[in-house]
Amino acid sequence: MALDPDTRDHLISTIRRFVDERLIPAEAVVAQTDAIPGDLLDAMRDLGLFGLSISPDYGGLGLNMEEEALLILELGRAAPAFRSVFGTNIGIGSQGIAIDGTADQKAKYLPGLASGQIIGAFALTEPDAGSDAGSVRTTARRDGDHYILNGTKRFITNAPHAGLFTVMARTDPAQPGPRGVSAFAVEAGTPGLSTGRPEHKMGQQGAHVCDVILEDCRIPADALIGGVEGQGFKTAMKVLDKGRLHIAAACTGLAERIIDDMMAYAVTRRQFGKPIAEFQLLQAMFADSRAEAYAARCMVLDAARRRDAGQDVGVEASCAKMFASEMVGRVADRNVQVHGGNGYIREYRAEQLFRDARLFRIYEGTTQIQQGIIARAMAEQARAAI
Ligand code: COS
Repeated sequence: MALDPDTRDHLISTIRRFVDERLIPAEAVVAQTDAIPGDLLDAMRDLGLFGLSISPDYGGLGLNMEEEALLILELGRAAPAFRSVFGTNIGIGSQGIAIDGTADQKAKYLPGLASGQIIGAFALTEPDAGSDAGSVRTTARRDGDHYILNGTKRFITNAPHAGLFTVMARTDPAQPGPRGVSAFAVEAGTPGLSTGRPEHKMGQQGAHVCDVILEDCRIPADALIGGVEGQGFKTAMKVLDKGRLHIAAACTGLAERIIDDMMAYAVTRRQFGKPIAEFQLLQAMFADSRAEAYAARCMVLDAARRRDAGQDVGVEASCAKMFASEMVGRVADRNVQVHGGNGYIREYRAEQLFRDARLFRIYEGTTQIQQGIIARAMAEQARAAI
């Protein structure tokens, strides 16, 4: 749905105020306590953040990709742990059902995901299936009107809080690759499903990730997303195409925020009798950061508009995710450098944002996976042109 421009601009400025007045001031306490305060979670629900991408038919805001990207550019300015709270509901935790689910599955789960009453998680990765997503070993064996799931899922964002998991499992053991995989909607609390201990991470404190263990977990056959076996890998790829644009917007928003921090420091910090912003070697870092963040913003919005126009943007999403996640890493590193010794000290936040940004180059497909997707499509195109 495309909002009218006034409503869209109002929404963007409301979110910007929320980020500046509520989220950024809470960053230090979230990093210290590894938890998002309950009043902020309530405020996120009240603002409709959990349902940005979900259709109004199910209680969401039904934003198109460009609108979602514009809001994530704003929300991305706060420490990434905040976005993680509602990010799975907007993206990977809801979109399997939103894109490929049956009418009953949508009616059953999307309203709770849109309101934030249910937290959604996406359970694809396994101990031995990371980048090679088609090699999942978790099995789903049909048993009358049920499937029985067995396996372990790893690094599942929001798993400790999730009410619903989109689980990729192999329904056809005779098909070792992507074609044997199906997607299931599995509710927390189902006997046989348990979660592991939250991992101690390098950054993004306040966002939680852990294993999901499935031991003879019996689920009804109608939990098969879309009702057709063997489609789970494609569902996962469609979810990730959209998710990668979302992550690219989050990276770009964070880079823009870090640039603001960097400049605020550089114009006030004085050395050799003048603000360090006046030194040319630092000016090169500022200019490179600004140009690269601008390029990422253009890529994200262009790819989002193409997706809204119905184009297949798998390659563009990978380009945007790769460029924006690498870019925010460079910007976060330069910010530490501009802060000098203070950049290594907790209270200045440069070091925290540096650690937080590192994850973007890894999750929802590493840079190397994005390069593989882009290059493979280029070769296919070249072969087709011969
Ligand atoms: N949309 C729809 N369908 C897609 C698709 C997409 N973006 N990408 C692939 N497919 C389809 C293919 O068309 C193919 O269909 P057919 O079987 O009908 O031919 C099928 O899915 C298998 O695709 P492919 O052969 O490309 O699979 P690969 O095993 O080569 O895997 C990559 C491709 C590497 C791209 C995939 O494994 C991947 O994205 N890995 C990274 C996973 C990831 O991001 N993990 C992060 C954790 S999840 S938060």
